[in-house]
Amino acid sequence: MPHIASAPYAWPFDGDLRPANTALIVIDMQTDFCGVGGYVDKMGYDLSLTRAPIEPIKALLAAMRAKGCTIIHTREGHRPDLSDLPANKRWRSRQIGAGIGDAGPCGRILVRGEPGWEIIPELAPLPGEIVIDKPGKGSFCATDLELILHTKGIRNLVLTGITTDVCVHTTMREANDRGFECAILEDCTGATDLGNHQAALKMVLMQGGVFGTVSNSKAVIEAIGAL
Ligand code: C5J
Repeated sequence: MPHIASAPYAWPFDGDLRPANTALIVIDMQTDFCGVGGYVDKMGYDLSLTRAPIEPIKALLAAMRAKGCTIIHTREGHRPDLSDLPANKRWRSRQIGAGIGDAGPCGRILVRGEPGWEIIPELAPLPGEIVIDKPGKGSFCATDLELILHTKGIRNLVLTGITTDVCVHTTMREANDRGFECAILEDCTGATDLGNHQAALKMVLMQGGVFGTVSNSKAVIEAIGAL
């Protein structure tokens, strides 16, 4: 039974690891979260932290695409008329000088169709890959992700992207509560604060793997390659 080396247990729990039941989810690798002039840059955070997962995700994408795993990308963003942007989310972003919906160096911040909202070219989806547009932090809220996963018979989720403590963690919690078997990859995620990245990973380890497990791209590439 194939397993991936991970903590606190070898993943998935029952060894049922097949390309047909396993998806790679790449969360919010958009210019707004890791590019110069985007939302995270405008807030003044260190872009090297959110850019760190780019190369590991690239390698993982190649390996999981080659095996025929389902690849899913997500994008956080709002309608151009901002009808799906809660007033408190906009207010908070303006407090820190990066108002969602306002003009910035990469177009209107976190607005669908703007340059900053696009997935970075290094990790661009291939034709036919699923792209989920989400207005919030979790990938299951106000999207058809759960329906797609059930329709395709997917049970195992490999979680990557940015940011570890916000959109990746929210998605992992949502998925875990829905019965999906999740692994988050430490080198394929990044946060705006290194301590928060580390804390978010540590949280997963509690209670025997309260949300799933923590692994890395090398372990997944090795195990998937052997399938
Ligand atoms: C945030 C995200 N941090 N993709 N979004 O606002 O984590």
